[in-house]
Amino acid sequence: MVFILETEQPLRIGIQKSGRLTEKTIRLLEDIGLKFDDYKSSLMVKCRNLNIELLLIRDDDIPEYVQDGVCDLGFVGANVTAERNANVSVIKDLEFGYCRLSLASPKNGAIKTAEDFQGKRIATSYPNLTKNFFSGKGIDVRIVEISGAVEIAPTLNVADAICDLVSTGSTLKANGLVELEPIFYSQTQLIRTNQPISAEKQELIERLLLRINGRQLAEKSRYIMLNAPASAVEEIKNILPSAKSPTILPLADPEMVAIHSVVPINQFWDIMERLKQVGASDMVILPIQSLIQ
Ligand code: PRT
Ligand code: ZN
Repeated sequence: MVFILETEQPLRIGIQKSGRLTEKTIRLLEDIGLKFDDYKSSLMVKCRNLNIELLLIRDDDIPEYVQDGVCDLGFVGANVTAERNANVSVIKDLEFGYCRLSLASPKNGAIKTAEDFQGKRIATSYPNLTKNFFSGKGIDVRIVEISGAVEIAPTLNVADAICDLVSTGSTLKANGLVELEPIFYSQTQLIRTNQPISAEKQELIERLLLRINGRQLAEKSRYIMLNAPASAVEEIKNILPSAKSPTILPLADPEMVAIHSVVPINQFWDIMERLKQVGASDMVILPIQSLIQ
């Protein structure tokens, strides 16, 4: 049982109540050790083991809440923060919720490049980012602001083209549109208020960041265990990434050793093949929960 002294205001974190970011944000918070009860039925959830409370709100409200200090931290897409031009600090790219804000136009229409948008009507839920993009190029467009189902606007003749978020591109395709040019790349970010906060809250933010870094590093790494002839240890040490000194353990057979190490996922198969070539056997590969350096 953990008791929290309530002398200090809790660190308040704004997260999306229900949408594309919710599940991954909740999983991240649970993975870094926050314990809280059912978040689906409340707007505010207190953590049981840290002096933190979660505010469950629409993603559009998160940048302003963090800007105004209503929340100390927020998990939100870079697209939303940029569109709202919020005065906040981005403290971590969270490596999920990847998408891009792109220009798209009807498949067989006349609009093929950004320059073809001159004088055209463009439907979007991102009027500021869209306006800034075109004014930066000296192109005049008429923005038609729509809050959802932007892709249908050309079919309804409400607009000539659109500017909307794309991830796989299948929604554009289903609506007879082609992607022309990305104007903004986005992912989920951890944002922090620029309002003054207490030393206790700052310390808690640093602890959370350390845990998030550990989890991100773990996701990009694998733990490997293998057996090898003792005579191959030097060669194996050269194959394993140089930053880490592997653990080498004796086995019952004095001519063999067990080697444990952490390898980056992007070099993983290459390393495995090379280890096999120099005599490694019985390789076991494990995911890592967290990796603190
Ligand atoms: O209710 P609330 O206001 O909180 O949610 P919302 O409906 O405004 O947002 P939501 O849950 O749809 O998206 C939240 C965030 O997810 C966005 O702000 C982005 O940062 C991120 N994200 C990542 C996306 C997408 N990918 C995405 N593909 N947001 C929306 N889409 C939509 C897009 O608008 C289009 O309709 O998905 C469609 C395109 O997807 P593809 O895969 O067909 O290209
Ligand atoms: Zn929204």
